[in-house]
Amino acid sequence: MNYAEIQYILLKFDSYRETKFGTIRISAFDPDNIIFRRDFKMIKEKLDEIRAAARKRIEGSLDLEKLNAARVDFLGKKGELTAVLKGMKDVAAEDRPKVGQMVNELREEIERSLEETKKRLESAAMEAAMAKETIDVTLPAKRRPMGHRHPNQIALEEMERIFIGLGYEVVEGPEVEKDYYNFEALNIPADHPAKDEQDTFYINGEMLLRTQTSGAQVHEMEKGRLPIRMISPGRVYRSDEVDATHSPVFHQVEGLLIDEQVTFSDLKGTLTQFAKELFGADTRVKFRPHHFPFTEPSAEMDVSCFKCGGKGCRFCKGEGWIEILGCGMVHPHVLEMSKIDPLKYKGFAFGVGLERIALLKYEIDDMRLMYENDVRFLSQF
Ligand code: 2NL
Repeated sequence: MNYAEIQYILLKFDSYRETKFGTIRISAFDPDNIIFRRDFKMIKEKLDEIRAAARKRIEGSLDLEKLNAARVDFLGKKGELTAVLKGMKDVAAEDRPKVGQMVNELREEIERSLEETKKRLESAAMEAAMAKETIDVTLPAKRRPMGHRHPNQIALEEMERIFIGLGYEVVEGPEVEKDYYNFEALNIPADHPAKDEQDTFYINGEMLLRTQTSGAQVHEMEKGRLPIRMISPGRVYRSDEVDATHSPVFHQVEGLLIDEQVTFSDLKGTLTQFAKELFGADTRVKFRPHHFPFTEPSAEMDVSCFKCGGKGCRFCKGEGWIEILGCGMVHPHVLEMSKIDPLKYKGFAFGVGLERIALLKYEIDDMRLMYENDVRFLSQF
């Protein structure tokens, strides 16, 4: 009789018993069955023990890290459940499926429990984070640091405001200008020292970078629409070295008024009003004779020092007066060249350095600061 035949005969004597773990086969003639039943009970007890321990660990895991440690301890390669599976070799072959099923059921149960707890912890963490990060939409927004108007721009807008109030228009012209409009039409002949290559940037024989904004006014005169009341602000160029009071690029505001019966009194009245609005109502003005090729007579206007009121201080270098602008009655030949009848029309004109006004008004002692655009400087005005 070989082993298989013995097995076959023995099988006939097997009996089955219903237990709460399912149907257990009692192989009466196999001495291993005794061990099996004992092992079965031990494994069942062990699994119950693991189940209770896992439940306790999982329930007690207050964060995902602890929960993950529990997973490793129960289900990992060196985990408790794996240890039970490894002990399966001691279980009778025909009974292994049942034990295997029990182990798998427990594994699934623990996995479900881990997953549920994980979800619960995650949503609790999310809720806590949301509660912490609550945004109060009624709080004022953080303000971005805003840019700042350049002191030149502030001075320009102030001058524009004053002259617009006096009925003037603001008219701009080209920075690259014909020699004719920059010089010739303003009574500056070819051999005039202002036209020296040392003083002016030439593009070619005919074009140049304007040295004054007068060209814009000549263009306006040529249109023949009279009367004219205009100011022309803009960038101008001179071949100068940079220092505290000079720059090869700076800004000018010129003004022009042409009408019938305009006199030097109109010039004085207008520029006095301008000075009072710009430097304060107490400002006095003084006109000194001067010379410009494009005006006759010509003058320079001083204002009483707005720091000391005219007594003389460091600001006005003890003079009591500060030079502000050049002006005069438009030269008859300048009117003629732009086809305006000098017998019917008269006019006055003036030119102001914008930087000069800004430096004075805001007490800046070096013009170079105006072109560095350091916000710490700019935001002071
Ligand atoms: C200065 C002062 C001045 C003018 C500019 C002017 C314009 C026309 C006709 C006549 Cl279209 N004059 N402008 C007049 C007087 C002075 O500027 O210091 N310039 C170098």
